[in-house]
Amino acid sequence: MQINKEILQDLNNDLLPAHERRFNYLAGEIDNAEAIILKLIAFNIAIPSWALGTGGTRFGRFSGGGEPRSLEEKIEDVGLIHALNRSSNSISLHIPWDIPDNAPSIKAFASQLGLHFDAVNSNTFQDQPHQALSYKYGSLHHVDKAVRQQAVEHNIEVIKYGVELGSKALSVWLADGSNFPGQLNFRNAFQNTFESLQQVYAALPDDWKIWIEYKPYEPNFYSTTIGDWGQSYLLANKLGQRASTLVDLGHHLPNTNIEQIVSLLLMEGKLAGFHFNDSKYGDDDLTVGSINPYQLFLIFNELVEGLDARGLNHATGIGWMIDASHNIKDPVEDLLQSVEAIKIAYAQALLIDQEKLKQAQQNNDVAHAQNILQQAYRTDVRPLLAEARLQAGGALDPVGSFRALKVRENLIQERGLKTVTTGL
Ligand code: PSV
Ligand code: MN
Ligand code: MN
Repeated sequence: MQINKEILQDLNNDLLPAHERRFNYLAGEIDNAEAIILKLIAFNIAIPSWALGTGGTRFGRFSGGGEPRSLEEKIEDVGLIHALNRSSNSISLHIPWDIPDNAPSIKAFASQLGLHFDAVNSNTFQDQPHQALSYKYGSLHHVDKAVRQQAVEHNIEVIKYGVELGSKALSVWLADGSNFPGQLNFRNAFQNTFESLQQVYAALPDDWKIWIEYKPYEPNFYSTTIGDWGQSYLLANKLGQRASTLVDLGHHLPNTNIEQIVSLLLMEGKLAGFHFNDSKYGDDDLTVGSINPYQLFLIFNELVEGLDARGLNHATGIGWMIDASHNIKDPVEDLLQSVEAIKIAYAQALLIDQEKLKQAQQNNDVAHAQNILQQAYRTDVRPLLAEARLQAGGALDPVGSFRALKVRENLIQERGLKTVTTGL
């Protein structure tokens, strides 16, 4: 299904008077409304192909119905999200969950919906049906060179698919680790990983990047070979300029100061980008901003200070992507909420008076520094986001419009109630 633009406009018209009241008030309170709106319009966040179906845990999965049954239908869903929020113009594929066998037609279909392909993700954390060797004891770090080679070749194959689709980055997350002390020699595992990644790096086209994700635990519970940003950064540094560290917000031990990690990676030119989500306990993959929106804001403060405030283009050069999973919500509604939360944090960070903050820091005026941050954080910037969506041709209220247009009901009619999507 596609969203009918006229009907969307009718829905917007009903909401317009209230929106204008709120927007005019806010625009009068701040002095950079127009500049923020332009930045918000330019800022897009990629949707992962694996997040369009209902997720699950090892205890069960409760499908909501009408979920995409093929790559084309996943692209169609991202098209729906983008039509509503005008902020999700790309999709990130996970291979082999999604195999773009006919890449030119997949690419053409996506571009009809205004979409392109973000980073491609490899998968050496599961065995696939016709695979010769098992990843039970890891992939790029494996003690057996033949397994490492198989994993290297898979990554190279993923790059080839990505090239056909117009992607520009390979995103690698390894489950490699150990479950019990003594199982693994840490240095050998790390060295094997490095050598395997060197082969993958050598296969990257000149205009490509490799993003290395880290995660402290799960599925392994004693050690993970790329367990934290230090290990990822070490590998990225050794590999070369086109390798950098990807920050998945859920991949930290509780209370880690993620914004500080972001600030230093950015300073070193090694911040690949983000997998946005939120968490209370571990890699919960909850809706962005649903648990700790202040942390998200503080991350965006670092990004704005490190990029926007230095005249760099915030919207390009860094990977902005959601990596969430929805066990009980409609995936499309959840993704709309996540994108909104990311852009709220960005808009709030753009309100920070960076000059005053620097002065306060220089004078060790701690209370004033905190006030400057919180003044921005406590501003309700939602009218700015709504205005940006309106100017870009989207919905004033994306989730409300999704419901009013009965999108899910239509998808269930088209695809059926019992649908299964590939992914976790
Ligand atoms: C691992 O937990 C991870 O965050 C990686 O990014 C994977 O590619 C993704 O989840 C798959 O769901
Ligand atoms: Mn991730
Ligand atoms: Mn994860």
